[in-house]
Amino acid sequence: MLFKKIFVLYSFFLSGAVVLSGCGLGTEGSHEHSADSACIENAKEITTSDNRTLCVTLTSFKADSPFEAGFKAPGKSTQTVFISDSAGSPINVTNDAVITGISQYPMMFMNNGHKHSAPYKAADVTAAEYGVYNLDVYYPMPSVKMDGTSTGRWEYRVMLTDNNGTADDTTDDKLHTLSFEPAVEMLMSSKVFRAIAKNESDTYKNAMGITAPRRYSVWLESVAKVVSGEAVVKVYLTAEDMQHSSMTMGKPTAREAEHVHGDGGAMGDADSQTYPAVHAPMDMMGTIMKTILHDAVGTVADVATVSVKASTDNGITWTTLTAGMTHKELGYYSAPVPMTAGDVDMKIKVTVDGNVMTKTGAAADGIETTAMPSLLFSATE
Ligand SMILES: [Cu+2]
Repeated sequence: MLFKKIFVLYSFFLSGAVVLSGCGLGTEGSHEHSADSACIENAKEITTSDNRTLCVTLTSFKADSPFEAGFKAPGKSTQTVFISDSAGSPINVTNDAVITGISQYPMMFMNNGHKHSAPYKAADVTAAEYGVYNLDVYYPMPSVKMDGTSTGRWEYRVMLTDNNGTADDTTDDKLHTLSFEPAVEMLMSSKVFRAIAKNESDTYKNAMGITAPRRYSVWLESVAKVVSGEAVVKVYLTAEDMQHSSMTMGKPTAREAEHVHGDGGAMGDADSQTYPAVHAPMDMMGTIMKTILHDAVGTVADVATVSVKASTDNGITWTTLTAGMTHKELGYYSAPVPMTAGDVDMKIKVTVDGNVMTKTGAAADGIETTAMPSLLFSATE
C-alpha cells in the first residue's frame, strides 16, 4: 500500500523512468531500517517535533539537455529530494505546520585527508505540493574514478527546518539533518560542463598551503533550444577560496530556503575549500551583496568588477553575458549566444577586477583561441 502510494506520486510527477533504489545512494542507510520501518528502502527517516515520521529520499534520475541524469562530476548534477510521511503522503514545506524549510550541504571528505564543499543551488520548491524538491549541486570532483577506485566520500546533507510546532517563532527552530552518500561518478562523455580559468596575479593560499593562482570555475547551468541561430546560455561563476566568504550563504529561515544558495562553505572550518559565487557588488534593497575573497596572507578583498563573455567562433567575436540581479541569481550570467544545433565549443572569457582569466593563468597575448577554456555541449532546436 505504502509502496503503491509513493509510486503513484512519483509517477504522476515524473511521468517517466523511476529510479528509487540503488542508484548512487550509499548503503549505510539500510542499516537504519528495521523490519517494521515506515519508509521504503534507501529512504532516511526523521521524527518531527509533532511526532510524525517523515521519509526522505535522494535521487538523480533525470536532467534537462545537455546534462545527463545521475551524480556526475565535474558539472551540475540535477538532484531530486522526495519527502513523504509514513503513509506516503507528500510533505509540502511551503504550508506544512512544522516543517518549514529545506536546504542542502554537500561536503567531500577526500582520502588524502582534505575536505571541500561544492557550489549548490537554492532549493526549488515549485513542486512542493508533490513533496518533490529540486536541489542541484555543482560537483567539482567525482568520488569514484574512471577505474572504479575511490578518491573519497561525498557526504550530502539535506536539512529540514522544524519550527518546534510554534508557528511564526523562529527562535527555537531546529534542523533535522539527513546524510546521504551519493557515489559521484566521473563524467564519461566528451562534454565539458565546467571551464576552469585563472590569472597569475590573482593568487591565494590553497588547501595544500601553497600560494597558487585562484581557480575560477564557469559552470554550465542551462542551454535553451536554438531559435533563429542563437540559444540562451546561462552559467554560474565561482572562485576557490579557503574561508567562508559568500554572503549569499546562510541557514534558511522558515519558508525562505528557496532564497538561499551558497558554497557549502566552511562553517567554522578554516581548512576546507569553499566556492563562493563571484559577482560585482549588488544593492539588494539597501544591503550591498558582495563577493569577498582572501589572498595568500588571508587579507580580505572585495570583488569590484566582473565580466563574463562567450564565443562560439573560436574567440573572434564575444557575447557579453548579463549578470543576474536578484538574490537568487547572484553569480549567474546569461545571454543569447549565436550557435546552431549540434556540438558546440563555447569559449569563455572571465575578467575579474581587470584580470583576464586564461587556461594557464598566463596572459592571453591576443591568442584567445588557445588561451581561453571551453565549455563543450550539444545544442538542440
Ligand atoms: Cu575532492
